[in-house]
Amino acid sequence: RYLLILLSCCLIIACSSPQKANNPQKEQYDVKAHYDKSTHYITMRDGVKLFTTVYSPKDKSQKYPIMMYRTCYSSAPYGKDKYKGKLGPSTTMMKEGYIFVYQDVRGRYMSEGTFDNMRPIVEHTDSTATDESTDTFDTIDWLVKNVENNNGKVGQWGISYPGHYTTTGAISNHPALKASSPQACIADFYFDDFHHRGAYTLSYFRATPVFGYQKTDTTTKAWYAPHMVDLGTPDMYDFFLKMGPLKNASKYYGKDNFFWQQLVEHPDYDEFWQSRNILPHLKNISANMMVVGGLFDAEDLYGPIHTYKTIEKNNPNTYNTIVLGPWSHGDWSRRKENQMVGNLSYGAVNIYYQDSIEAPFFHHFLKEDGGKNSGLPEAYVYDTGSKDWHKFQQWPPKNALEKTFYLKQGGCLDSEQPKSAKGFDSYISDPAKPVPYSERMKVSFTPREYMSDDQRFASRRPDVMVYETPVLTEDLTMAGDLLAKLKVSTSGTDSDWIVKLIDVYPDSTKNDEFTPERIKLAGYQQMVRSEIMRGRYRESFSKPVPFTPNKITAIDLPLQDVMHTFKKGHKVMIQVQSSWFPLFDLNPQKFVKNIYKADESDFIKAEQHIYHNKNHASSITFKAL
Ligand code: PG9
Repeated sequence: RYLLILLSCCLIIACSSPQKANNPQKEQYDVKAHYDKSTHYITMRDGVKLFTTVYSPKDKSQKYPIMMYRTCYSSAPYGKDKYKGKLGPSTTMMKEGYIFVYQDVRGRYMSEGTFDNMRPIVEHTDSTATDESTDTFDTIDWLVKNVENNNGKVGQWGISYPGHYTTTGAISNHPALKASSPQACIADFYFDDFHHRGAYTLSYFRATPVFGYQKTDTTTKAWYAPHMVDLGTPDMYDFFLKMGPLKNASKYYGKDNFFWQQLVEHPDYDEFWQSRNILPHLKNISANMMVVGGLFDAEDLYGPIHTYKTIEKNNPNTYNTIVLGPWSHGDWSRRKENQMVGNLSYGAVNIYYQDSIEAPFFHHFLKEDGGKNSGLPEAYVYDTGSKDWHKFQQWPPKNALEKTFYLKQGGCLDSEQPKSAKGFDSYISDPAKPVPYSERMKVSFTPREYMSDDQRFASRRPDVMVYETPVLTEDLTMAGDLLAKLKVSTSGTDSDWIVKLIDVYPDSTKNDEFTPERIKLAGYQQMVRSEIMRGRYRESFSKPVPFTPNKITAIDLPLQDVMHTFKKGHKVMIQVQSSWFPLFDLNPQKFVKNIYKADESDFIKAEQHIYHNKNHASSITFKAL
């Protein structure tokens, strides 16, 4: 009798428990039941063989386009199907049916050859000279001629470094390449990833070795793993403060870490970095382009925005579009019901992107007639303030008006030019107590979470200058790039200047709703955009110049594009500071030839001034819709 009661209770519970929401992340799709896998070594024009894995639909009732992904992060780590459960950009495209191809780029993992970071593009007049675009051309040529059941059309996509290989693939101009989607694509390592406007991304400390070792054999093992430095503490701020000058970092890297040596020996934007900038090569592109970027991408935001704008400028007849969403690095590829960046949530935006933007782009150009009318807009941009998508015929929007806010006495920010003859704010920038970049630093491969974080921890510091508008009486939408024009002085002979654009939430309790992360947004100072300028490069990134102590000096600091509505009842805030640690390395504040070789004694305190008077105004200019 008791057993019967127990059984019936179990039955009732089982029937009453709500069906688990159809969670796209957990939805199982058996790749092996639908795709055959084959591996190949494809010979490049100089004889080097690149390891390539091909996943072909078992259903041979139709011909399929090829979707190619070239990577420096192993196309099949540990020999496993790295893409188990998801082949291609999304499960939607996997179920639709494509021939998915993954390739280790030259010099990585199972491929032969020597690896080079952001390998310079060569003159293609020399028939045996190779770069990533010639390797892509040779790979596509082999694929369309040798892979069974392909329809002769090739698409390419990639996120981050694979995004860069997609861009270099687009300039290969192979006639079969019809659709190319560089996503979070690196354009230039001096403005993406390892540097921001001359400052070294110290928070890449653990990632640096990954790109500085030549492998000794073909392997699917994550052969760089042994080189990942273990800080021995979760407290990045403390570790790097104790480490001291950058020259002390060298002891953590082997002498054979060629990339660290290159970083140290090329502190300025010299030929070494200029030759690795892909932007000057974005000409005569025949593939149809969809560039994708995350508006909160801490690694590669410069890349996608400048890739799209450069193609737009140099290729008037190329189909070239851009998608910018509420994403940190690569979020859009993760299928989940609620996309979050830090404490902020954006709902099922990733699923909308995958099913209504990305899959239709590739379907149109690879499975249909592929005419210019794809049904998609020139620019699909998400407003991170009003939390909705917008379609534009150009980016930035044609009807956006340029407006300027001026920094004013008393921490004010408004559209009137300063009238007073005098007026500046001052603070002490102390390398021994730098401004943290976040309240919740995680020791990771790279920093990803801080781009939309609450900045109240910073605005309460005496070495962070804060300027804010009165409460907005109507919505203010910023759409496009921004330019901070500061008039500063320093008692030192070098210094960094960081500008942060912040959306200040009302204090009122009605905004005190809980976010999914159970935090309250009342009074939240959400970072919208931020950027650093290493002052020595204010005139040229190739030729650093010192400051004259206490001389008023102009610092022009472009900030990457935003699409953000500051709602009525909110305020716009600007913060200015001179360290952002350990996101970036510390500026000694004394001009030295090479900061990577500076000594402890070179690091000095400096008194910084920010001027906001009628003869020396500081401001931020933006595009308002
Ligand atoms: N762009 C990203 C990255 C490059 C180099 C070092 C660390 C990160 C990426 O490829 O994920």
